[in-house]
Amino acid sequence: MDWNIVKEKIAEKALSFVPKGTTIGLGSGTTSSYFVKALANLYKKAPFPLSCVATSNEIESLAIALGLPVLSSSSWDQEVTITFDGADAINSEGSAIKGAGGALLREKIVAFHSQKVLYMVDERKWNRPWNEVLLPTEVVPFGCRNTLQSITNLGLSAALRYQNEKVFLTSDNNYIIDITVPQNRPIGALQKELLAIPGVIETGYFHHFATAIMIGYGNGVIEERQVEHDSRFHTDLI
Ligand code: A5P
Repeated sequence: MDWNIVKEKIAEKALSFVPKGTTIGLGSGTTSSYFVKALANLYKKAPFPLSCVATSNEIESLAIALGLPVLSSSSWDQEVTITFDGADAINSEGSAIKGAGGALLREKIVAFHSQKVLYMVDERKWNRPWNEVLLPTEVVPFGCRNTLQSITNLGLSAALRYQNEKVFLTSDNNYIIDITVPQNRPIGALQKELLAIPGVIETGYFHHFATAIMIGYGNGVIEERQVEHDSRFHTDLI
């Protein structure tokens, strides 16, 4: 199975949720890149009023290169109607782990300010146990070795992320610490413990962020699920 084809199909299908005349959020990662390409094709064929907020330098460059109208990060003050993004693991409550590509901070800011958030995933990520993926956590470079030590002091296995033998840098010039989520440890409580450490900026756990999920299966089926929330985001973490 070529999962890239599945991701591309989901992205194409997600285009039907793009509203006209509003600001939309562009997630990061491979699935989001397919979405940006599909959106740019649609926009090129028949331009319509649109502005986009990008969640990483990479997706911003791609969107601009393909001719999409992207707001600069400092001028962005519009409410986002809907954000389209991928995820590393997601469940039926609309909670997800994100950030394998390192874009979790901007992704979380944009999703938090979005009326709706659609996550596009292939079936491998659907109901995937949290301990099967790493929990990326963005930290300030200053004192990062001590921050890492404080994280491991919580009884966690964690490592500073490297890329090409250099410390990985996020779009905001921060570092990422990847954490293994222990099997029977509630992730909401874990996030709270992590956020209490000075130097930790944000974690890749997105509690109840999704309002809709599109799941692409290997057999070509794409399932759409709406997620109802009494309260979105962080209010009922534990
Ligand atoms: C970017 O840092 C991530 O949050 C991605 O959105 C997530 O890792 C999903 O990426 P893929 O679409 O590449 O699987």
